[in-house]
Amino acid sequence: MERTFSIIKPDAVKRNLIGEILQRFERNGLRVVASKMIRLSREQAEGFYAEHKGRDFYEPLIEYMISAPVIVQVLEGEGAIAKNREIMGATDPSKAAEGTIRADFALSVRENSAHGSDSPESAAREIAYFFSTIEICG
Ligand code: DAT
Ligand code: MG
Repeated sequence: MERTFSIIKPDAVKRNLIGEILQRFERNGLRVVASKMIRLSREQAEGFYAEHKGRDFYEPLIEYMISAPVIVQVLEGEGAIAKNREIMGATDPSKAAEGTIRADFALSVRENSAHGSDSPESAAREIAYFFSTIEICG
């Protein structure tokens, strides 16, 4: 079983879409094994997205990520990393496949409703960034 890290982002939490989005994961065989609602600090958001520092979209991305609470969670399942990315769809909702979270809910490239780790290395880093081992109920 593989684990991945997921965020239900501020635009989705603000619009009461937590349940709708969770249903997509559960329906597709991913299990929530850790979850909490938090308001990211600027430092937390900057550290999380450090790989994008210097890009033109970085500052507005940070402002957006701290603008409202988020749900951070660990999802478990067979091929969870790729499956989560598939359920979410492409970063740009106008390019996301029909029926994906981003195609159905995202407001823009920035306000795109969900995050999912893109590799085993980032999944491990991102899970450890927000959760201690005892918070994960495997
Ligand atoms: P993803 O979230 O699909 O892994 P990413 O890692 O390339 O995408 O970028 C992280 C987030 O940064 C993305 O979800 C939204 C924002 N972002 C990326 N490219 C952007 C752009 N060209 N304009 C605005 N926001 C962007
Ligand atoms: Mg990414």
